[in-house]
Amino acid sequence: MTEPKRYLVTAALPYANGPKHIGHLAGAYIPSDVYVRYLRSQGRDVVFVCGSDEHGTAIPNQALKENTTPKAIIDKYDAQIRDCFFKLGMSFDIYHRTSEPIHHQTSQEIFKTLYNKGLLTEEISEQYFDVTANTFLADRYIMGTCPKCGNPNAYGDQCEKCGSTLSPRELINPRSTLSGNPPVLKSTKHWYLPLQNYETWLSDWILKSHKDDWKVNVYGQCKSWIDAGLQPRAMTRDLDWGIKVPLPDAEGKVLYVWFDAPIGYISATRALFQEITTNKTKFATPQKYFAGATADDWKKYWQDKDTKLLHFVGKDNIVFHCIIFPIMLHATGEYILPDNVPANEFMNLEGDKMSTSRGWSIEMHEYLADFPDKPDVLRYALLTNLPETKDSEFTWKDFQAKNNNELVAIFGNFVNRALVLTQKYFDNKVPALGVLSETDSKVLAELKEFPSRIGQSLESYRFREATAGLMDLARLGNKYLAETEPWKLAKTDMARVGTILNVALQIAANLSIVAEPFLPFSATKLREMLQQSAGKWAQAGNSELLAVGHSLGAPTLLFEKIEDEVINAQIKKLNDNKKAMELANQPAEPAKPEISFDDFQKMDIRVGTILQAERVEKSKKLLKLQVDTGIDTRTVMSGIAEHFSPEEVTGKQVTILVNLAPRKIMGVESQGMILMAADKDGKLRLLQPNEGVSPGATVS
Ligand code: B3M
Ligand code: ZN
Repeated sequence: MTEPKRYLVTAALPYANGPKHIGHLAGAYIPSDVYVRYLRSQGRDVVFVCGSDEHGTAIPNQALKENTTPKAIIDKYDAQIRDCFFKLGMSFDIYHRTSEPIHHQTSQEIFKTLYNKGLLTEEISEQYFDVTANTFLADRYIMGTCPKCGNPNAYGDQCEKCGSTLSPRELINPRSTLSGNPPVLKSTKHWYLPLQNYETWLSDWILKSHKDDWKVNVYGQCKSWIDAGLQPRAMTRDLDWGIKVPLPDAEGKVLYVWFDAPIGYISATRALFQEITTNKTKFATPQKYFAGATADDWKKYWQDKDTKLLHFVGKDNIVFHCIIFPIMLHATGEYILPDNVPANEFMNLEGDKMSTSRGWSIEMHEYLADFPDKPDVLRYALLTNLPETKDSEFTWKDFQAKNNNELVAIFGNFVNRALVLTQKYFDNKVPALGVLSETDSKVLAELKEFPSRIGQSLESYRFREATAGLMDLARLGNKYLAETEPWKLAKTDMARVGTILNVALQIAANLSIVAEPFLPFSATKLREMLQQSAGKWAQAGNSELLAVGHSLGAPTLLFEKIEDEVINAQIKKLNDNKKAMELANQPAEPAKPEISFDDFQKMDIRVGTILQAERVEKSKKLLKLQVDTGIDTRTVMSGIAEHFSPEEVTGKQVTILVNLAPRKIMGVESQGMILMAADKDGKLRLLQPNEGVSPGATVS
């Protein structure tokens, strides 16, 4: 195959509706970053784009949960995700946002192009509507029981339990996430992309042309979609959050999130070239090939046949990137198609599916808070365990083993020995290479093979294999030192020690080049220790990277051992999180039977002030309270001793039912009842007016 002129690499745009976890990193982000760093090291022309997906019902739905606005949600999570990606070494040329005007404009342009070409069909259909909230219920505004697996909390577009793609009408017992009520059906007009018209074209493109170069999991999913027959798909929604449908008769309608989100890749590229041409300094290095770029150059990356377009995504995004978006691109007649969509399967966690909502996940920001100096360890642990062909599993023990047994014991140990011995015997300068032994020649010959072998694995999207190749190179060095034992020869044959260390240092210098895509932070650290300038992939394999006499920097440790306590604390945190989420996700207690207004009016509820509180002998639960009710001061026996100390409640305003018949409790007459809010975990909280009121204030 001839080499493409340039590459455009995209990583799925994460929804800015919550933190993202390490499963997302393993699915799309780390592999794409490794790939792009490799291409750059090869000197290829590549643009790498990503950004936040800020539309769709997922955003306002989360705003509802957090009792805030959609805008506040996207700002919060865009900032969080962006920061984590940066700290994990994701080397996007641009991390954009779909809320940016240029994206709205690009999406509307593409919609208009399709509309003007007569490629969208207009249909009136019945959609679910929430009468209480007076709004249509698209996608995630509707929940119900999954028809495929029985999960009672499936969304209108997808079941997160079994992964099925759904439409709202398929849900059993649908309910609105806005009001909780069952919806009604109401007619509404929408614009559809008739996917079925592209079936022949699509099967020629995927089933014939990409049978051999697309991954089996990706190809298989596409084939089953095509075999099942494609259906028209609505590209608009009745919603007030999103990109306005650019037509006169489309009041209250926005573009479907899966219409605009992939266009986000195009707008990000446009924005990148706008920025490059207006704010050149920011992009001065390392992308030298951007020199002389113009704002229109984004088109080369999207419209020129010599560009290789690659979409890195997780398994649940395959159909959108292989079927729907390519049909959109093809239908406009202006854009190139992806050359490949090297999607991964899912990564499980400690024996169960990863899920933020169930508390069973490792969020990027939490990992970074606990291991701020170890982005590379996570990259490595994920890379060696990517769900490339089938689902894989992350465990904390394996994470520890990968760090301690491979990064520390092989990679770090080798580099450290080579550097420390050179410091000790050769004043920290690269010693001369003498006569080569058979072992030396063999090692150097093997060294030559590594870069192209690792490169081949990367170019065929076999990242696990490539990462294993990197560690094998470190292993080669480590084994070489173990076999030649230069520390034993120091007394007798210093020239030989010099030769061995020269060879070892050349291997270390090679590692700094080859490791860069995988472990960018450690590669930089290693380069600093070797006082070596940034090397390109083409130089790797060379055994004269470091000149004789070249001064090295101070050796420091590349990786540190992770102790059992640290790992056990993480496992405990995970289990605690899950329990907390289980409680939080428990439904509220069902309502009691209806009462009349008269019944309610019989209760006399007041605000009172607790004047005194004391424990009750022989009772764990009771506090004896003196309460100023405004009417009188009275004694109330209250079962709150396990939640509050006497000091904590003294002086507090509370809500009290004052006309409850007095009862003797532990020999004391209790005159009334303090009202409490009982949370799902059983914890009690006082019910207080939001500002102070005089005792005796009525509650109704
Ligand atoms: N935001 C779904 C996801 O985060 C979606 C991807 C868009 S890629 C254009 O899984
Ligand atoms: Zn399901």
